[in-house]
Amino acid sequence: MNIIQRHSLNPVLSAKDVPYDASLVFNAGVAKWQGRYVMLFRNDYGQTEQSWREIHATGQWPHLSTNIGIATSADGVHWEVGPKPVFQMRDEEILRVYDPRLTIVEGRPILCFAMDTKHGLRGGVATTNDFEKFDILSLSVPDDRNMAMFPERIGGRYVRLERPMPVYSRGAGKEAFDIWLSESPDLRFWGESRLVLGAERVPFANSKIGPAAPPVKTPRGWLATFHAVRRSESDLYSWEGGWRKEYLAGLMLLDLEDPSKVIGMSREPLMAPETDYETRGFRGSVIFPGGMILEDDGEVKIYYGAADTVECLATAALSDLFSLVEPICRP
Ligand code: BMA
Repeated sequence: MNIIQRHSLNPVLSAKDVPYDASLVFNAGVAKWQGRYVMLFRNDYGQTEQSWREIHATGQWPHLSTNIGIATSADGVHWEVGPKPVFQMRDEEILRVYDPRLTIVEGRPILCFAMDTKHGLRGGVATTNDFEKFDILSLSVPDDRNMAMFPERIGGRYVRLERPMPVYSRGAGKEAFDIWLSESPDLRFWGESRLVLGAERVPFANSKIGPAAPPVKTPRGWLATFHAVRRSESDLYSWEGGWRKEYLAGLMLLDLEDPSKVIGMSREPLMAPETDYETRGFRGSVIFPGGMILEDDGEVKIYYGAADTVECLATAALSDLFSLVEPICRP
């Protein structure tokens, strides 16, 4: 049985839909807000498959830049892209912000994002009232990213999943990075950090894992996607060459009251790259979920970046997803 259905209109958003300079449109955050679906998407511009061939031939790097655009939709499938990017940061220290995840927390849009700086990778939290102006509430120390906010306070605190990158103490050249959680009284100060899922517990990963879409509340627990990397022995299709990381989507269930407790996890990948739009692109074989919406009728929409090139949609029935998440440590 196919639990996951890839949408027939995939990719649901790509560079050709964007009315300004755009090359790779992917890794979006999606939420429902004020009666519409809102998508914040990553746009890497200034590169093409051809320009990467030139890099290989000449060794000259093009000018690579990233901004974040907005698209809205009445049905979550057909998208209208705003006339200009809505979020970009770049200065002496900051190289770019990317990989937005959007959560409506008690009615307030909260954006989590990654930030490349000259002194490391930081995870950021911002808020907005209008999707035009974003106020940065917190930025982590390096190296931490893939933050995904829960949609409500738990035990009176805001909660986020995150993925630090302990290269000395844990990575040992393998990138064995794990999913963590932190709490905050105000979205600014983060603490009570604890491990949620170690990469070694994911049977289909042999490298790092990280949080994907912001978790969704269900009667049985918080349903959360994650990404998991399986390193391949040989090169995978990519524009840049030498790409060997396959990104799969995983699914877990977290305890409603203490979401650092994993109460279920699918032993098989929820999704593995298989279609052309997932296997061929800037970095082939990448599935990177960033948005998940539970509809009133029990349909779950999962939005994911495919091959670091386009944005796609897959759907599943909540009851089928429950059947995948076999209990692994229920008391
Ligand atoms: C990760 C991040 C993501 C990207 C993925 C696959 O490290 O950079 O933005 O989608 O790699 O390239």
